[in-house]
Parts: sequence; structure tokens; C-alpha cells
Amino acid sequence: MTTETSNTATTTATGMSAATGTATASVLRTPYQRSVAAYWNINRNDPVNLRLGEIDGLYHHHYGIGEVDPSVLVGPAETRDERIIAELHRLETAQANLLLDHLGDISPTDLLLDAGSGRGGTSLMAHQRFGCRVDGVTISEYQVGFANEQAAAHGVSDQVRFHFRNMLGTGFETGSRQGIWTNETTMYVDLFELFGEFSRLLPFGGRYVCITGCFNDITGGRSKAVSRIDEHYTCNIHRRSDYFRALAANRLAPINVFDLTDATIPYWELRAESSVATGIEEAFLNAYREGSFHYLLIVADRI
Ligand code: GPP
Ligand code: MG
Repeated sequence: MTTETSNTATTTATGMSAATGTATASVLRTPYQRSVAAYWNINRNDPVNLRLGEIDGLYHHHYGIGEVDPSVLVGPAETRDERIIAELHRLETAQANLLLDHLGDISPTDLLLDAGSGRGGTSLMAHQRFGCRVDGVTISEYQVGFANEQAAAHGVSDQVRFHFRNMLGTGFETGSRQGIWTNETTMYVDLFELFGEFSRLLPFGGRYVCITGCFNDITGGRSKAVSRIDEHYTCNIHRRSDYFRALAANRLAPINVFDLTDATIPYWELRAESSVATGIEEAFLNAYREGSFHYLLIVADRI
């Protein structure tokens, strides 16, 4: 059980934190981290995420996988938009389910960590599946508030909690987490620092699951399309090999690696045609199709 004090209690229902300046400074340690937090605090009017989440209260900040049901592109024009939105949401939820499939055997007494928890969708799904407590951490105080409101709406506030904390130094107890995941969040941090923290939190045999986009060592440096994605999200996409170097350096041994690139392209094609397209779709499609970028699922055990 964790015994640390949490910044959660200082976040109000509207998502605005009453955290002290000291708490904020200890969570956001660098100008870069402050700029990332600012991006996610300001990003509140994003139909590409809000309209999908409104369907069932699972708000995601990750992309989708799987075949698109082509019927959503035809049929009655007056319901087409709604059907496309539902299909995008189905594919994003399928992505989160695939991630959770790889956490291994989790019992209701285990503790899980969602590192970079966004508006909370994957954490809520993990609790629904495993019945255990889940903590999510994010450096956006707005997201902490939003996600805690969702946990309350689902009636699981005592089981799923979101905290204004930095995933590079969570403050949770050493060895306390049977499973940890990052769902498209590693591009915001140094991988060696991050996996050092995960290695501390996981006991021997604990499981880490990562879904990420990374650039391809084989095609050379960062392509124009990858740079565009970085610019769009204020992130810093890592090269593929960096993941495996940083895992190995931190006692995390990969047991499975899946290339999900082909599985995510239909999502991006549908999203590009949708009313909620943001303009970044072309960069993802170009990067994936030219081979400069991959969408990976990495599963590793703490040894
Ligand atoms: C955000 O998802 C995901 C990221 C910022 C990480 C970048 C991911 C890569 C694989 C490079 P989102 O759901 O907030 O994005 P959007 O608003 O575009 O749907
Ligand atoms: Mg999204």
C-alpha cells in the first residue's frame, strides 16, 4: 500500500489545482516540462478526444488499431458523422485493450500505475478488467481534475486515482506496482530516467507494457514527418533502439515486441476523413507509409 501524501486532494472539481507553488515546482522541474504541462492544460477544446469519450466516459489520449468497419463511410448521411466517431472510439478502445492484454496475471490486490494517464480512459479500463487499484500520474493539473471526475462518474474514486505527479519521480513506494504501462507518453521524457523509476517501482517479475511511436534507426535520422509530429505535440520522439538500450540498462527484459504500424494505418485513414481531423493525420500516414516511423507494443519483465 502506498503511504505517501498525494497532490490529488488539492485538485478541484473543475480541474484547476489549488496546489501550492512549491508542489508545482517539485512536479514540473524544467522549463521543458512546464511547456508540456502548459500544452495539456490548455488543450481543453479537442473534439477528436472529447466527442469520442462522451460515448461511454472513457476518454483516451492515444490512437486506434484494427480494421475499420467500411459501413460507417456509407449509409444515411445524417448519422454518418456519429458512426465515424463511434468507430474511431472503438479502435482506440481496442488499442487500450491490447495493451491490457499484455499486463499478465493481475489480481484484485495488486497495484497498477498508468504513467502519463491523460483523461484516464486506460486506467478505468484496467480497473474494470482486473478489479484492482490503479493510480494515474500526469503533469497536467487539468487532466488530473478531469480524470478524477471520470473516476467519480464511474463510481470508482476509491479504486482509480489520478495524481499531479511526474512519472520520472512518482513518489510511490519501491516495489509497490505489479504492472506499469505508458500509453503513448514516453516521447515526453528521457527513457533512461523513466525506466529507472519503473525498475524501482516494479518487484522482480513485475510487468511493464509500452505502446509508443518511435523513429526508425534503419531509415536514418528524424524524418520531416516525424519532426512535424514532434512539433505538433511538443514532444521528442525517440529512435527505436533507444527503447531497448534503456530497458536493458534498467533490468527490464523484453518478452514481446509487436509492430502495430500496419494495424494503426486504417485508424489514421478514417480519422483523416472525419469531422474531427486535426491536420496531423497526413504526417502520421506519411511517416508510417515511408517507413520512417513505427507504432510499437513492447512488453518487458522486471528481472
Ligand atoms: C496524444 O494523443 C498522443 C501523444 C501526444 C503522443 C504522441 C504520440 C505518438 C505515437 C508520437 P491525443 O489523443 O491527445 O492526440 P489527438 O488530440 O491528436 O487525438
Ligand atoms: Mg486522440
